[in-house]
Amino acid sequence: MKITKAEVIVTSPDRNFVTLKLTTDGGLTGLGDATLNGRELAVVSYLKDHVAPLLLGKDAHKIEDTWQFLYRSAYWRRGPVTMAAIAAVDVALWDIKAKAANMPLYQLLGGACRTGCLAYGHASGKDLPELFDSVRKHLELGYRAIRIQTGVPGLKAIYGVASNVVAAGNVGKRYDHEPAQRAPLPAEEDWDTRAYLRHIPGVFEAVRAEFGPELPLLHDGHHRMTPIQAAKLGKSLEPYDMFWLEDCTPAENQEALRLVRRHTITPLAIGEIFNTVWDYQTLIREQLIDYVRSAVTHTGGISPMKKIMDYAAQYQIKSGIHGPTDISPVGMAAATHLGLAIHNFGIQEYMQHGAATNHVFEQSFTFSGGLLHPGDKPGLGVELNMDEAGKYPYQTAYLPFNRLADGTVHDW
Ligand code: CS2
Ligand code: MG
Repeated sequence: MKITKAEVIVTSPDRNFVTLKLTTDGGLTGLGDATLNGRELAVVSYLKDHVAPLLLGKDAHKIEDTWQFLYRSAYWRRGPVTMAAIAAVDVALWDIKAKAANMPLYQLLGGACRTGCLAYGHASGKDLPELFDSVRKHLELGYRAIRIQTGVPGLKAIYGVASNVVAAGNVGKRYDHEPAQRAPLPAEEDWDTRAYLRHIPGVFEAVRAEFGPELPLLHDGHHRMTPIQAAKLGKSLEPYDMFWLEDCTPAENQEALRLVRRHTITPLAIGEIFNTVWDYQTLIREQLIDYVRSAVTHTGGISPMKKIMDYAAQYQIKSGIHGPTDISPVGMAAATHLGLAIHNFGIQEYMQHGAATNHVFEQSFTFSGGLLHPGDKPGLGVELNMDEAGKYPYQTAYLPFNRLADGTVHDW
């Protein structure tokens, strides 16, 4: 079965998405998500200029060999652009192989280990009343686990709070929580870690008082704290029995998590900005985290993601795959097939795409009773409506960045 066509489709129904579509001589097609929020065009070029020409004529059944060829023949290793491009090829080939086998992809990965994948949604509010309304809305939508993000007194607009978008007057076509803003330049936001650390414990005390002790609650620190600040927050959240504290401190220095681990038993999730197993080596081997956050889309695809999760399983570490709106429905489907098939599944982030996106990407996965299921169509179960996709050309969009009160650039 030979690859005869490799198309890179950029479409922007509600935000920019990059999708690789492979076609074989027998007419089977496969899709792979290559979306890298704010750097989409870099991956488009990597795919168009340096990957697609190398794929033509290759045996579509040779997933591992193709992966190793793309990873090693590039000479330059790792990085989000390279690994998003390789991921798109890997996932598209798995899509094709599962279609050729007339099976949903999770069956090829070993079959289902559970009835569905527990999903979590994003509740947020600039203040407690707005946050509580958002939690109630997500409970009504059927979520059984919820991420909590709020405004911080004294800060104008911070990550993950829907009302920021309205407040910033950028209502537009984007989603409440879509952090990338359609504009020629990145938007500047403000940050104050001490104000944040003073504020957050009270938020979770109030949420527990309002919604009880059982609801799994998650929170995203979004890389903004030093290790000792992360330790302080983890410890202060212990009374509220968190499901996890995410990205509590930048983890390029994996050893930094040793300090955090010494001070708190709050479960830790890290890795949405990682792109290979090497980024996790110490974190997993020393059990410095509890959940692996990578997205299939950013980590080289299903093949390496399963290897990472098999490595993590040796240390009782589970998956918590990244699933914001900047992971396309193709990437979400790949994550859900993998999540259904691995034993050490933890939880799946699921922010839900908008109507325009769901018209471009025709999906078969379902969300019911708080659980995601990829469906039983052969392959990934996602098809790209090329006519719909053509209606939404790329629009420049960037993730915001932070500056502290004194003007210092800070992790966003
Ligand atoms: C966030 C993301 O979903 C999350 O956990 O960290 O919304 C992240 O900000 C975006 O994916 C960045 O593109
Ligand atoms: Mg995050």
